[in-house]
Amino acid sequence: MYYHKIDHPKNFRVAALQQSEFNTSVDTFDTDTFRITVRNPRWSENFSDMLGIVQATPIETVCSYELRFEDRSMKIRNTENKSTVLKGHEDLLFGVCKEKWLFCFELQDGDRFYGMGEKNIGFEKHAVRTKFWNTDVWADFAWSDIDHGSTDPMYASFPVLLLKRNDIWIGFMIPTSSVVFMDTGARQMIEGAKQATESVPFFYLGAQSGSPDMIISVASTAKDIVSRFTKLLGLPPVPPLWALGHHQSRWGYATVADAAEIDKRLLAHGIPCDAIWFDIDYLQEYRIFTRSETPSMPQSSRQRKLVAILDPGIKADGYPIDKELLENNLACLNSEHLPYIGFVWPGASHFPDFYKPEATKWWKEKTAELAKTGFDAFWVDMNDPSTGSMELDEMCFDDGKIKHHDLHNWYALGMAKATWDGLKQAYPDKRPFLLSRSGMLGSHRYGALWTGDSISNYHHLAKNIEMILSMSLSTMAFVGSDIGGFGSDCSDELIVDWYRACLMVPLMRNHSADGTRRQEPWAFSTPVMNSIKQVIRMRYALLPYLYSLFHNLSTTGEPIWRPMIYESNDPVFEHETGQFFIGDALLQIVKLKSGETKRELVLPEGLFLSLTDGTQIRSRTTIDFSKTPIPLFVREGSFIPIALVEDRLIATTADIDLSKPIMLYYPGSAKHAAYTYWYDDKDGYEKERSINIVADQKDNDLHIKVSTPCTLAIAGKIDGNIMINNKEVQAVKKRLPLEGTHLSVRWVCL
Ligand code: NBV
Repeated sequence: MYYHKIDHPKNFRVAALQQSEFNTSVDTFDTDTFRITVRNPRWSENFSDMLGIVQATPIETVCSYELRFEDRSMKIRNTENKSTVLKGHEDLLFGVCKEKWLFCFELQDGDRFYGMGEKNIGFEKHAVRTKFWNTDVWADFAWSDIDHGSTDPMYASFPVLLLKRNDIWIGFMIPTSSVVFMDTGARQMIEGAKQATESVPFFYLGAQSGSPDMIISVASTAKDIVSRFTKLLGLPPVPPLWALGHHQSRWGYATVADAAEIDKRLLAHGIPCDAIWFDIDYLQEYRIFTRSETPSMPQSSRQRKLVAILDPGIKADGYPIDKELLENNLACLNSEHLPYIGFVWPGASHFPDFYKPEATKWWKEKTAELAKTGFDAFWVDMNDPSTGSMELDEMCFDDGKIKHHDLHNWYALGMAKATWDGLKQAYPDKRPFLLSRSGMLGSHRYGALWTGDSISNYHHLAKNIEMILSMSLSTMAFVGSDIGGFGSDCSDELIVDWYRACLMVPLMRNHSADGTRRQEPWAFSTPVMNSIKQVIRMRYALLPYLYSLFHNLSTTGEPIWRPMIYESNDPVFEHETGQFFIGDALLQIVKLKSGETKRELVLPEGLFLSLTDGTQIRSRTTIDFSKTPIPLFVREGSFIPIALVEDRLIATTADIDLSKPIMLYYPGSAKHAAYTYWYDDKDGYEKERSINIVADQKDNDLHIKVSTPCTLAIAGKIDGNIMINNKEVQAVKKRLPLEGTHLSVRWVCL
């Protein structure tokens, strides 16, 4: 198998799904969400059933759309006006070729495509051809492609495709661990050909094995589809607050002394940071579940969390861990029933078979033991899985019974789950946090993913933003990139721009490769460090808002970062990634090119307030990055809970009081607004708490009802009185205490 080539639909035999041979069923889930499954002896397994990928159960529900098979094709149409929104290809709706299968649909002019998770092929994805095969990018691509950011596929597989057809959105999701392919009408030609045939009027998607299983959902916004798909796969847990703080990592940090040095520098420079990360250097000769030093840092003497890396490759030299793995028959075997060997950091390595419950239990216990030596969380790497120059085919699962390709994309999720369970065992009262490089549908239930080994250049910064936005549309919302870029040397300009762009990124971690220019904030000049510090302190002030968004994600499936097309169908936003929403209240525009000084901000409907200087804008405005280095805007009718960070030394999130936020309210021209701020004890399993707040504009007066007393900061113009819980209050004018902003507000302490 070539990991980036896909099949042509004409290589498939046309099969009529209605034939009894194909035992096809259509179930409904959430509103207007249909799942087509096909059972036939050709396929022995349904991978979703086998691995629990889809977690929801079908329901009877009233839908506005219906899915009908007609002759050899299929239609989705509006039940009321009978208009057809999706039509299967007339001659080839469904095709089979040995174990492979695909669905093919008619394409229409103006169709736009989104999602596809971690992909390097642009944000809007019409006319692309791609495969979903978890890949260790640096191991499998040429440096020129890596440097330019044109590698596909990458580390993680999220086969979610969102089609925007004028004002209708149609979502497709293939819940499988198998290799998926998609073609959104790419040109039919070989690379480099000067004269290509016309583009084809169809798009198709399918998988290489496993019984056919596809979910289709129709809605009027991308927002609805993303929520429905996330709920189908299971809602994600809320991470502990510390996981949303700023984190400092580097390939090279190895010892407690290294961590203590970083801790000292952070304190000296007043830079908040919640975690310090250890890369492979903390291991004894890269041997998993060993440490090169004892004793470890006592838990009580440190404020910051320590996170350590774990790779799946276990040195195949018979050291005690390797011995246990083999003696208990927990390793992946090849088709000759011998333990499979691939190359990872320790050289020739064995791999735990996470499909076997005994292996998962073993890994969980080892992880828990290691955690108790002083690690709060883990970072799982090389789990694509990466085997260096060794062919993957022979890495089989379940004692050699399951072929590699069927579970390749699942391997990382199996590892993440076992590690997650290890953390739960070690710290039963804490909520686990885990970061994984690879993943697939369902990975969002086990912590965060990062975009892997990026390069310190502007091209990668822009690509990483696109990827994070695409992953957010593909059920994986808890994502981040290595701030500053991983490979190559980061410039002064780039480090600041990367931090600024990632002010509110779900995972904020500065990480870089061994041998590159040091990338800690203090490795740059003082003005550069101060600009970075400003971003980090601003993030800590905005953490109540971000944390509440994670609570919301855990009940609605709504992502944190939201591209402009998430709620708006305005064609002006179809390719837009340089500005995006964080939740639905904050809009950020980011500088993505070296030397870029100005860019036009285009707004959706309504008034927006600049947090920088309090100007209120509608429609379009030019942003001057030299005057507004962090351009952030609040949507009218929004509340933003803010922590008081200004004039205080904040070392970690422990210094933030979530229960007493400053509630910024910007009414704009909104007559009514309501918001629920969710928070909790920052970690653990105590019940979550909330502050409910409602605002109404009556005549000229502003009436606010709030469930718990808190400080209110009202921005914008109010002509009449301010009534809080039916009592008139006197507000004082003051500057909003949020670094980097000069916003005058009416301040009311309740
Ligand atoms: O463990 C070393 C690196 C790590 O720093 C990086 O974040 C991972 O994506 N790791 C990959 C292995 C080697 C990369 C060349």
